[in-house]
Amino acid sequence: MRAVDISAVKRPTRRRAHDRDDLAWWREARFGLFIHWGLYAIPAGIWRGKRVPYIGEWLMFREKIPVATYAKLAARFHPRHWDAAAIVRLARQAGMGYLVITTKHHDGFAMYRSKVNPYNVVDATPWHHDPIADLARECRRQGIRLCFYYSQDLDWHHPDGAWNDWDYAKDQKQPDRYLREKVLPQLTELLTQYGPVGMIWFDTPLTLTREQSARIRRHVKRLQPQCLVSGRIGHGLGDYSLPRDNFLPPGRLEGDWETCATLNHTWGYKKHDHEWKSAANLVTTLVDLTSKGSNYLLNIGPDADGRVPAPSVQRLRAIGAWLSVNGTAIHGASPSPFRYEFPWGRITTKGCTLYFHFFANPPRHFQLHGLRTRVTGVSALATPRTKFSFRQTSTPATGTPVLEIDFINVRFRTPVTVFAVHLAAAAAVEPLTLQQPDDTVTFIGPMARVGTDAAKPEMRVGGNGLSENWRNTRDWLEWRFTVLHPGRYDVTVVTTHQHLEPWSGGHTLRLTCEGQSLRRKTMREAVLPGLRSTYYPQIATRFGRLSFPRAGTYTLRLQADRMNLRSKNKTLFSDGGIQFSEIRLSPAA
Ligand code: H79
Repeated sequence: MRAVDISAVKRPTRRRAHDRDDLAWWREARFGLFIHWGLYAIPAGIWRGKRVPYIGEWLMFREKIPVATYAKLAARFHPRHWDAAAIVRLARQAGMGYLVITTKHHDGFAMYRSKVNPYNVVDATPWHHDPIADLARECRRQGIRLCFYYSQDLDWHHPDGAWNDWDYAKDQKQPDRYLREKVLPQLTELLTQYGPVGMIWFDTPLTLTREQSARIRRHVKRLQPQCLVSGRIGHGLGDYSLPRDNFLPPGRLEGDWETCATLNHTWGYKKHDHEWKSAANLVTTLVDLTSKGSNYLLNIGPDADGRVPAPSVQRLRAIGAWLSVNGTAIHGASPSPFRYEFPWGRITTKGCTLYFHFFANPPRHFQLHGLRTRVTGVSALATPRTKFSFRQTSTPATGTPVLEIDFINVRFRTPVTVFAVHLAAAAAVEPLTLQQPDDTVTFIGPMARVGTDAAKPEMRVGGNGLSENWRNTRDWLEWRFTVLHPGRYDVTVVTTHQHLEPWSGGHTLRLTCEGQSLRRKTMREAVLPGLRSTYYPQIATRFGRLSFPRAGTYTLRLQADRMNLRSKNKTLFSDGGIQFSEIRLSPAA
C-alpha cells in the first residue's frame, strides 16, 4: 500500500470560471441517486459460507479472490427483475435530479456493452444485455440526468490496475498501459454510446500521478465538454469537491461539495446488512447537507436479480413525500448565511428568502441571533397563507440583532417543518461566533484563525471543516466570539475519527480565555448523539469551566501542550494528528 497525500483527496477543488455554468443543473438538483450494482451482488457479502466484513463491493479485495475465480460469477449473472424504468421512477419520486450508476467498480467488471474489453455484462454473462442502455433511455424519458461511476485507479482485474497484488506482481505493473488499454477507451465508449452524460464520478485516487489524473480529465472534456468530473479524479482536478464517504461536516463548506452516503452500511448489496437509517435521519441529513453547501448522493444496491431492497424503496419514497411539500427549500437552494449549525435545526437560502428547518416543534417564542437584514414576513411552507408575527430588536450590551418569531398554532410535520422567512435584501449576518438563545456557544474549525508560535502553521482547517496535520504544540486555533449572558460555562472539546480507523486521542490540550486556562488530556468520556456520530463518532472530553463576567466579545485559544502521536494512528487517509471537530460551551448546572 502506497501512502497518499490526503490533501489530494480532501482539498476543496479549485474551480475554473468557465465551468461554473456546467454545474448549474447539479446545484439545482441537490439530491441524487447512487446505484452500486455489479457481480458482487451475487455473493452479497458471503464467501465460502462465511460473512465477509466491510462493504459488499470490496469482497474480492477482502478475500483476495483470484481473478479466475471471481470472474466465474459472471456466468451466474442473469437478473430477472431488472427494471430500469422503475428505478428511474423511484429516483423521480424521491425528488432526485440525477443518478450515478457503477459502470465499472474496483472489481474491473464493466456493467455495460464494452467492445474494448470482454470482461463486461454483455459478453461475459448469460444475460447478454446492457442495463446502462436501459437507464440512458429511461433517464431521457423521465428527465433525470444520467451519470456514470467509473473506477479509474483501482482495478483488481486488469494486470496493470492498482491494488491486486495477489494475482499480479506489483513491481511489474505498468499503470500507463492500464490507462491506455482500458480506462481511456472505456471512457470513450461511455461518452459516445449513451448520449449526453451529466458527470463521470471517479473514485479513490490512490496511485494516480497528477499527469494521469489530468489526462483522464482532458479525455472526458474533449468528448463531452459539459460532462462534469467528480472531485475524486485526484490532485484537486475535479469540478467540485467530495469529503470521505458518509462524512457530515461540522459547519458550512466553501464552494461546491457532494457527500455520498449509504442507506444501510454497504454500497453493493449485502444479504445481512439490515441496519437501515430511518427516513427521519435521511431527511434531516439532506437538510443538514443543503444548509452546509453540499449535495447528497444517496445509494441503493440492487440484488443479483436486479431488485431494489424494499427498505430502500420505502425510505426513498418517504424522502420524496417530504420533498413534495418542502422541495422549494432544497432544490436550487444555497447554504445558510451562518457558518455554524443551530441547536434547533438548519437554514437554507434562496434569493432573499431564508428557510428555517425545525427538527422539532419550534418554541412559542423563537429567537435567532445575528441576522442583520430586515425581515418582511414569515410563513409556513406547507400552509403559505398562515403568517406569523415577528419583531427585530438588538441586545443593549452587545448590539447583537435578535429576531423573534411568535409561532402560534403551528402544526409540526415530521420529520422537519419548514418556514419561509422573507427578507428585504440578501441575508447579512454577524461574522463572529455568537452565543445562541439557548445560551450555548459552539466553536467550529472553519470560523477559527489558525496561528502558530513558530514561523508558519503546519496545521490547517481542511475543506471538510476538520483540522488537518495538527501534529505539533506550536500551532493553535483562535476564535473571537460574543457572549450575551455573563456566567459560568461548562466546556467540552469534541474530536473525531472515521469509525473504522483509530482515534487520535490522549493529547494534552490547553484552552485559554481572558486569563483563564484549562488543561486536559483528550479522553473518550462520551460520544455525542447526532447524525455525525454514526461514521465519525463525536468524542467528547470535558475541560472544566470558564467564566464570563460581562456581556461582550472574548477570545478563546486552543493549543496542544503535549502531543500523543502514535504511528498506528496514521492511515491511508488520516495523518494521525488531532481531528478537531468543535468546542461547546453550555451554562454550568
Ligand atoms: O464505491 C464505494 C466504495 O466502494 C468506495 N467509495 C464508495 C463510493 C470506497 N470505499 N472505500 N474505499 C473506496 C477506499 C477504502 C480503502 C481502504 Fe481498506 C480502507 C483500504 C484500506 C483501508 C478496508 C480496509 C478496505 C481495505 C482495508
